[in-house]
Amino acid sequence: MMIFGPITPGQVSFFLGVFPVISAWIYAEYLQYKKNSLASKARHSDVSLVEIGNVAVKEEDRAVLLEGGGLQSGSPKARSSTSSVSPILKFIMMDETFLIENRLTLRAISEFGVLLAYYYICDRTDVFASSKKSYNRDLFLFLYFLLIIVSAITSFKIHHDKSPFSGKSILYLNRHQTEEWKGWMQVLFLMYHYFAASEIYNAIRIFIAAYVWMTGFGNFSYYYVRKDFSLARFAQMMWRLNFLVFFCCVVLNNSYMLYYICPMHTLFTLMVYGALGILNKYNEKGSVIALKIIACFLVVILVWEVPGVFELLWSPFTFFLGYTDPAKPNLPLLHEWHFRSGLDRYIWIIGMIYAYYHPTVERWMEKLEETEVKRRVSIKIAVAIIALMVGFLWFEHIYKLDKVTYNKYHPYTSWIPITVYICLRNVTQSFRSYSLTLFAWLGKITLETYISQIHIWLRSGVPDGQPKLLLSLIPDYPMLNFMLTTSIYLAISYRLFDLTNILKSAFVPTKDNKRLLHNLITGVVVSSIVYSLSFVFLRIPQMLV
Ligand SMILES: *[C@@H]1O[C@H](CO)[C@@H](O)[C@H](O)[C@H]1NC(C)=O
Ligand SMILES: CC(=O)N[C@H]1CO[C@H](CO)[C@@H](O)[C@@H]1O
Repeated sequence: MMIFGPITPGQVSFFLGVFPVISAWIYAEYLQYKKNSLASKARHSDVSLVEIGNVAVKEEDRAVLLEGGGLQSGSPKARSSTSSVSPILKFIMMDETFLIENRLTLRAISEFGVLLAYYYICDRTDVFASSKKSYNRDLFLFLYFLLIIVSAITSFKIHHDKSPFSGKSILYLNRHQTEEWKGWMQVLFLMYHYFAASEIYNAIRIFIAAYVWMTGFGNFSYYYVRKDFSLARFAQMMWRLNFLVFFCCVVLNNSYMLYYICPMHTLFTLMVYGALGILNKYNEKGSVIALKIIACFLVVILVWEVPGVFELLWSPFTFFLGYTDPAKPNLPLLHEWHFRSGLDRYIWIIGMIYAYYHPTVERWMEKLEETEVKRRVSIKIAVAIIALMVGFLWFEHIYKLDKVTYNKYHPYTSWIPITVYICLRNVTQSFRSYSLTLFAWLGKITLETYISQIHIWLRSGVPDGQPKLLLSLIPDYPMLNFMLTTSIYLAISYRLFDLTNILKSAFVPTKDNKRLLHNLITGVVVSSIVYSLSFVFLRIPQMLV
């Protein structure tokens, strides 16, 4: 096996952290097995009792998970239990009841470690081959439409949810719809990378803008309605957005900016959180919200439109926002961050505005739905025609521009196609209630599919490299290979989505700030120790030579 590039301290620390956890997990499984077999022997292998016992064990497992039975581990945080001995000590001393109690968390960490090792093997070693990308418009569209047809046949669903504002009719822009929307876009986005379909570059820009729009929309609605600005909620949000990407950076020795979607969403989520969180007592007043939104625009104009301010503001953060593409080593470190964050600088504010007017529009729609048929139909047709016209004009005059010119206009025009889509998607009552659950399912795991694609579907080969190649498990059979890598890739992405949530509930308690802080500190301490140890380990081969 050949490894591309030297081993880094980060990688050694990850190994040092995960290895003991995997051993502890195997030991915990063994303890559990012993306990079960003892229990069943005691019952003289009474079948029905054994079954009851097993069910009880499962319930126990679940309870441990729910109540957040976290612990130790290499880098993640530990939980402070009610007893005087800290969990990290119990872990080191291999306390048997502790191991059994936290078996499922140990299992989740082990699985996570193994999946990341798979990332490494696929991307940075020559165990599997790689192949070149090739684009064929016919094949590209064939695959996309095939997926639409399949999901229409197998997963078409009509929802009967009630609106939270009025209890009537179906929500416009309900959760199914936004998730399905993400799915539509994500599939094209991923296929764009897989087949290097550079001719749809501008469309991809729109999709990313739409995700950022949803960040503004979803987070505004959430914080405006729930008013939950707690530390725990904040930590959970950060965990969800950055847990996987953090470990990918460590294990694959990449910059955070390689996965630019993550810093970008983190930034805009923080902006929405800040906008609503500051002086949140006054959020009920329309004028305060208006002022806040104007303030958001002013901040964005100041930072992104006034020359020099961007560099001044972000240069202290270059250590984690800087990025150099090995293929283009001459660009400034902050160039990528400027470019990516600049493209969608306004659209999250638009999302906030739409979220603010959401209840009003919803009421207005309900009223419209109650008016007589002729009026209703003519209004709907008018709306549809206007939307189509605007969409067409945008397509002719903006979308068709070449990539570089288009990017200049993008920040100011991306709201047009987004608005057109929202109007059309919701033009009739029944249309709004349909969704394709297959796409909604894909929409749920967008973050994981986004991160995983670079390593286990495509291939970057070197630290910080853009994924220019394809992973090839079945050389010389491109379509079969596509099928196999895609299945593995989607399955792993889905598992990572689950694991992120399982570990989140284990390490980020909902209502216990003291424990949260304790976990954070333990996490930092453990990672520093492991990180220092890794330097010692890296020296050993040199000393032997
Ligand atoms: C806030 O935005 C982030 C980033 O897009 C998203 O993952 C998260 O689900 C949003 N939160 C809510 C409550 O919609
Ligand atoms: C813009 C638009 O056409 N919206 C429609 C969304 O669906 C409702 C149904 O309740 C219609 O009344 C609206 O006209």
